[in-house]
Amino acid sequence: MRKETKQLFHQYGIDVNKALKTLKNTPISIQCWQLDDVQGFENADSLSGGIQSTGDYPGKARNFKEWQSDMDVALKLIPGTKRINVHACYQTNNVTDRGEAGPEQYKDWVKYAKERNLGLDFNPTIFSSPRMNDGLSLSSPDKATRDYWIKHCINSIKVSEYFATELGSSSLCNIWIPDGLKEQPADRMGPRERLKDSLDQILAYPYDKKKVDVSVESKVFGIGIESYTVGSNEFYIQYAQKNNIIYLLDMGHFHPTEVVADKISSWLLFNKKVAFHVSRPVRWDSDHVIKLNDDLQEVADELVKLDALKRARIGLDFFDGSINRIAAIVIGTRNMQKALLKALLTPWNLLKEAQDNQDHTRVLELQEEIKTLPWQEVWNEFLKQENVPSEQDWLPIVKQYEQQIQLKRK
Ligand code: RNT
Ligand code: ZN
Repeated sequence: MRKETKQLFHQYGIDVNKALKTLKNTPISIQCWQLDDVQGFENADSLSGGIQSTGDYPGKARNFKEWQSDMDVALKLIPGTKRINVHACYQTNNVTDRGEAGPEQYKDWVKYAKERNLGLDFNPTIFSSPRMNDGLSLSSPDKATRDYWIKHCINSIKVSEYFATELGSSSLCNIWIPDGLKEQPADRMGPRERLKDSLDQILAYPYDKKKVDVSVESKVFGIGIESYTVGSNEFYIQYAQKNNIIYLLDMGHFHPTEVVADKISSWLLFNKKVAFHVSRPVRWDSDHVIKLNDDLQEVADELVKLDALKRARIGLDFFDGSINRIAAIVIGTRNMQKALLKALLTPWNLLKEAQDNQDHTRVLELQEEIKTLPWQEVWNEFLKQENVPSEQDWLPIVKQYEQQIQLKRK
């Protein structure tokens, strides 16, 4: 990196080396489910439960062995600190009914993570299952259904505890359920009362709070449940706050014109931690690969200006089956990091000062001025320091692997 570049940022009060260090130490949790279109290793039927993966690009990973091979390619092309976000339907050892699966079923994940110095997060898989009752789980009127999924969630917390213990790195256990109704409900309260009661039973399990963070993920609607989502934004905000657990914002789970970044300060003003599924909705919750766009930038900006990177768990949630899936991971994860870097290279003090002085002209001008600063040079420096290929050089590596390995999978 040129000396002048550092000096230029310094004139704005920005320490480039500090920014690089912070970026390096900010973990990004990469979703295991991008590599196989949320299929999992249980030989389940097709994906169901209000989420959908589209595209049939050849070469997706069909088992853990192929998954590891593909992820290893991605990991080598991504700088910084990485975690893997595991879904319960990705059992690796003695695959059993999901309701029974516990730490034993995820031993090879720990082995994989240990060998590569990765942290692991976890999610109960409450979809694509015959145990869903008319699309309902924790809010079902059927007690046996609720009990099954309560047990699965408690077991999932146990898996997170196991991951944290084995890897010495605390683990997020995130609960998302697809429960809802296609048509206008006759009763909105009942399902929410049952969901609350189920969550209460799950949280009654005395997990080690130092090892595990539990989060709840809200949603506005899903395919087939267009009229009513039990676990709405309002439901989970209240629930998470009251029970001192984490609220998880998935960027695809709001009305298309809502600004997800705007929600962060309100939540963090009253709560210690926040979690994300960074995603890109296109007209709906489509889980497109994240681009370096304004929505992403604003989320990164909020976390940096609030000095909240240590209070946030950044996980990615996209699954695109229409392009090379390894490339999807590399593009998305690098974009998350680019957004963070740009945020780290922004003079928030100057901007805040101008706003407080009610100098709105200066705010607007400075917001646009900083867009012309050479952050790309700092990004290239980061790639160099992390010993990963440049922007121009990584895709040919994926293409070569695609030719040699992925396209041979028939
Ligand atoms: C679905 C939620 C959920 C899933 C993953 C696979 O709308 O976003 O987080 O995408 O659990
Ligand atoms: Zn999500």
